[in-house]
Amino acid sequence: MPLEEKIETIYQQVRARNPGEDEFHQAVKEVLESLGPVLVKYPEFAEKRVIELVCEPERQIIFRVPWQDDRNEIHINRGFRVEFNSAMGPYKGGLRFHPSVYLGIIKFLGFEQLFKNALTGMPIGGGKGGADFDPKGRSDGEIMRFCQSFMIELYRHLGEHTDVPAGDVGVGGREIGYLFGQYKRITNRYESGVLTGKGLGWGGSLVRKEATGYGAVYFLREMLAVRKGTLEGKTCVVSGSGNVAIYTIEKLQQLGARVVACSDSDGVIVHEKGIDLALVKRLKEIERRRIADYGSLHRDARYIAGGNIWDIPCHVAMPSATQNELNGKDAGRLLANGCIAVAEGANMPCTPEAVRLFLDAGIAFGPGKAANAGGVATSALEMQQNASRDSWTFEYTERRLDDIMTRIHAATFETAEEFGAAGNYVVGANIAGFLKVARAMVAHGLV
Ligand code: NDP
Ligand code: 2IT
Repeated sequence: MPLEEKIETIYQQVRARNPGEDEFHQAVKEVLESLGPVLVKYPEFAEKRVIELVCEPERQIIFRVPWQDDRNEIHINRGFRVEFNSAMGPYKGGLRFHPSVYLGIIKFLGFEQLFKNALTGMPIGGGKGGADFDPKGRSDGEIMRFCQSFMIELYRHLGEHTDVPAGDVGVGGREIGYLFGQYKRITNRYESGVLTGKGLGWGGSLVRKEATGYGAVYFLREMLAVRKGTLEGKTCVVSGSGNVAIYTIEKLQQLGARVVACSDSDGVIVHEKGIDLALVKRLKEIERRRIADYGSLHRDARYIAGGNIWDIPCHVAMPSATQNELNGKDAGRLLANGCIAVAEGANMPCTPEAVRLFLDAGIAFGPGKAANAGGVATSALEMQQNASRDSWTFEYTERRLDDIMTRIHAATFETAEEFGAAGNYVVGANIAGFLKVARAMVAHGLV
């Protein structure tokens, strides 16, 4: 069978075996489209059916999460953990609490994660989990009870050498605290390395909170350096106002860029003088309010309810909220407005059409797998500190993160060149990540 036909057949099988899971299909398609030249160079991977194997999660866990709210009303949510691939190390990846969560979202995230984790060069496999729970407007007590109910089922699948979750959308330091407390209580073990993103006083790592955003900006800095550019004086737009967005904005500002807009799912803030990050942190990290309130607190900022952040002209766009938040139309507008670089802080935020437009236009495009790998890489640094009962300084940990991102950039850049797609970091990241996982899988035999 000709190669292209073979890959298409594999893709159609994945679709048929995982009906209705659109996001998972999209993530698989994007990777498979890059793998043709790999099968030409390494026919062994086709003979051993490594692509089919890598598309099938090793284990998928779905469980009931019952809990009671503050008025004693009963709620029943659905929890997930997809343990995708352990060829490189224990399953590793975040937990997402958002009402949109279903198996297809967790699978797409787990699939992306396994290649991303391989790219970091750290010994971590790929997994992802979460629940269709909506934390918005919930009290602290409700969040705690939900986390405890979630963990009483999930704990049996976890372990520092087995599966190590962290945060993602809707899961930050507070939730990791409640999850860790419940795990410790059930197992009667102070097993620090079982979760990452922990608080600094009880096994967390400095820089983990900042790592995804900082890392994405380091990746962007490297892409611009190849083109003899810097961030100094560049106008930037960062979607979202959660963990990734906040620390993306922080590092962009530190490197001399001007960030003029951010958002949440209700609307967009435009502040031409530059986003006041201290205010965003207060509203989002402490008071858990909506970004609309930024508009009422800053007279020279503009709030656009239901607005589209990609309408705002910029040199650099960093989608940092959620999947498929930037479509072909948005990409066309960004390009028309003079955008020269896009780095994905979120997982799969650009639709396939948007990615194609960016690549065709020849601008610098950093796919999430590579650009947002700093978060999970620093999770692996946290595991390293836990294993050695050590804690490193901010400066040292940040240097390690910078070094990892610089190496991921170099590896994806060089791999793209080697496989005849110079400048295409999508191809570079997919092939470099796949090769590491595939080689380990072949070495382990048919398991
Ligand atoms: P947070 O929960 O801290 O923030 C998410 C932000 O995105 C919020 O501003 C939220 O707005 C917005 N958002 C989330 N879901 C949607 C949606 N369905 N529609 C519109 N807006 C939405 O999450 P993170 O910052 O941690 O995660 C953001 C992205 O980065 C995700 O794609 C995540 O998978 C990815 N990522 C996260 C890493 C990490 O270490 N945390 C590492 C690598 C990638 P609102 O409050 O209105 O919902
Ligand atoms: O998408 C991601 O890489 C994360 N949410 C972070 C995962 C982790 O284990 O730190």
